[in-house]
Amino acid sequence: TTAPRIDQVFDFDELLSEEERGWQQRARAFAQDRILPIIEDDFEQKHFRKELIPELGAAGFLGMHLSGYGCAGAGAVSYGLVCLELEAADSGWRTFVSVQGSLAMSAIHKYGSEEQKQQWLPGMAKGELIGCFALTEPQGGSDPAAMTTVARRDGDGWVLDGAKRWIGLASLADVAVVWARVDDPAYGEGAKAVRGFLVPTTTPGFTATPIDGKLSMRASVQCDIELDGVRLPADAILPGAEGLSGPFGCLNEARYGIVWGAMGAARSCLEVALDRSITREVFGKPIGANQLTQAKLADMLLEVEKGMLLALHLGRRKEAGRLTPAQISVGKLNSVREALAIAHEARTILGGDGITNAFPVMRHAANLESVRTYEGTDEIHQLILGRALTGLNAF
Ligand code: TGC
Repeated sequence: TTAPRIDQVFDFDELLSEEERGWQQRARAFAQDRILPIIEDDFEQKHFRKELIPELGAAGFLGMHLSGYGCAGAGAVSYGLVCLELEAADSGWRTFVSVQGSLAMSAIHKYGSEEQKQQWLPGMAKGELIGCFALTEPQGGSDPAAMTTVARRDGDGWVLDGAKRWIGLASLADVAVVWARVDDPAYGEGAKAVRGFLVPTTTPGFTATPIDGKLSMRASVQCDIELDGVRLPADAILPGAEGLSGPFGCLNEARYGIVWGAMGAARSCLEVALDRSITREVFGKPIGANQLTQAKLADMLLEVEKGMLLALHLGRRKEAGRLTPAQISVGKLNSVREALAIAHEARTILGGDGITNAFPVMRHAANLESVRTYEGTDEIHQLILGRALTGLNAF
């Protein structure tokens, strides 16, 4: 393996605690033993291997940054390192852990009642129950304030109507965290606040349909959801979330995981390009002996190491409770942008073979197009940073 050659250049490990290195090694072993042997086939066949989910739970990776309720209570850096190792195998598996842990479990952990937490979190931590997070709607994901899904009072309970799109795992999920506008006099005449609801997916009127034709994230599932007169009891509402800060608080968690995860995909691309540069001969010498190839490898290494240091800095701030949304935007925008550039550059070193599934780079590049768009597009994060810099809102 070429990984040590990359790691040795910078000794990144020295910046980690023993516990953090332990999480990383376990995630790397899981990725190597359980995901890498099957991922090219699964990507080709559009197959999501649901049977691996309890194994992820047993390894402690689901909701691992949360405390209590069977969750591991690990630090933010440990969680980031697990995201990195899973995404080095495939973005789809890091996405699964993000949707389950950073979005669905975080929503329940942050905003749920004690009963809701007891009901869902232990099973979700074990991977016996699957959650999804239904925010984005068919008309677009960038402006959740424009959501049209509504929840209206029905006696003591609620009725939900609307539609959601691009919802990871919805067709496999046991519970959906659905965000909807609530028409309630408490918010003033005509005003509607966004609230979260826990919807068991067996509830009549809830339908999730996998989106077909994806050329990215083919080894994971994203769905359309229809909510057609979905009747829920009064206690289905998340009591602790009111307004868009509720779902945005969960997006912060998922975006943070991407800061690390995308660097895993980037590292994987650099590793195979480096390997190939030493074993492949052209013009009578390894292509890695050419100055142009070395310049490409050096530039890729630069961005991996810078991205890792940024991820670590953000992780330490998160552990100190001082990570701001704008700082997360710096990391999400940079990591995904640079990982995509690295995937494209790695492909050039692999030559024609680089377009085949003998190498993971086209799969990573295709996956990263999704990662670039979900959890805030490049443009959304540029505008968040533009606003932070100028104080002027350009949305
Ligand atoms: P604004 O309307 O002014 O604010 C609404 C409220 O939200 C608060 N807020 C935040 N709170 C915590 N963290 C953040 N990052 C927050 N950003 C905003 C804000 O303080 C306000 O609170 P309050 O109490 O005053 O009501 O909204 P804004 O102008 O701040 O935001 C605009 C913008 C464009 C940044 C925001 O709409 C945004 O981030 N848009 C992108 C949304 C996005 O990432 N969508 C993709 C979601 S991915 C997905 O749904 C799929 S999940 C993965 C899967 O299932 O596979």
